[in-house]
Amino acid sequence: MLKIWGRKNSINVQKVLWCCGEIGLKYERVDAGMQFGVVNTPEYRKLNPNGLVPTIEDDGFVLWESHAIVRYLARRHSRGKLWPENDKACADADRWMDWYNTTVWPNMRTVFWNLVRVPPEKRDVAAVEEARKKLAESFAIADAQLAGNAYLAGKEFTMGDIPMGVAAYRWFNLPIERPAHRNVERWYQRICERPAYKEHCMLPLT
Ligand SMILES: N[C@@H](CCC(=O)N[C@@H](CS)C(=O)NCC(=O)O)C(=O)O
Repeated sequence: MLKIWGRKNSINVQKVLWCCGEIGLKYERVDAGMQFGVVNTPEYRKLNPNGLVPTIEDDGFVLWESHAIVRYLARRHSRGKLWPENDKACADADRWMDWYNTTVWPNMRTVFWNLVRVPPEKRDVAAVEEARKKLAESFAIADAQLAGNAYLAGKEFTMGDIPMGVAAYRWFNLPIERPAHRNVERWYQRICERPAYKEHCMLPLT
């Protein structure tokens, strides 16, 4: 059976658990990271030399990097759904995943860490404000894409929605100012109706 290492409150683990939920894939999950430790043991470092979560093991095949894992599971188990069959549609979904990593996550990380994990007196308020503004610009880009599409890569939900989906939960639930992005809001409402998203991603931010 597929094995997943990673704590449930990790944004990167949530992508993988949500993906498994969408596919209906059974797995065994081992708590790892932060208070659970595990990630610095020699055994874990052999699997994932970064000492980060998530990591998966599937029939002896070990993989880390949440987006590589989502792509692997989608390609293996969800062709024509999470993994679009059409090459161009698939590249489109892939593009939104890469864009999230290069453009959205660095700013989301600054906002999330400061507001959730750093005590108020130690927060870098200026960095949060700068990152929040850049995040608003990123959500405006997603908003334009979603003006004519129900989902980021077209009419159907795909793997391309997963990274922005987990980011959107933080965007809409952190105590920050948010410009109105009506198309993103409608897309987020649709995402919130998905049972696997509810189960794995709509959790307290810790
Ligand atoms: N690029 C990696 C980043 C992995 C990562 O930074 N994971 C964080 C949790 S979101 C982690 O392991 N932090 C240390 C810990 O939990 O102990 C991925 O997407 O999988």
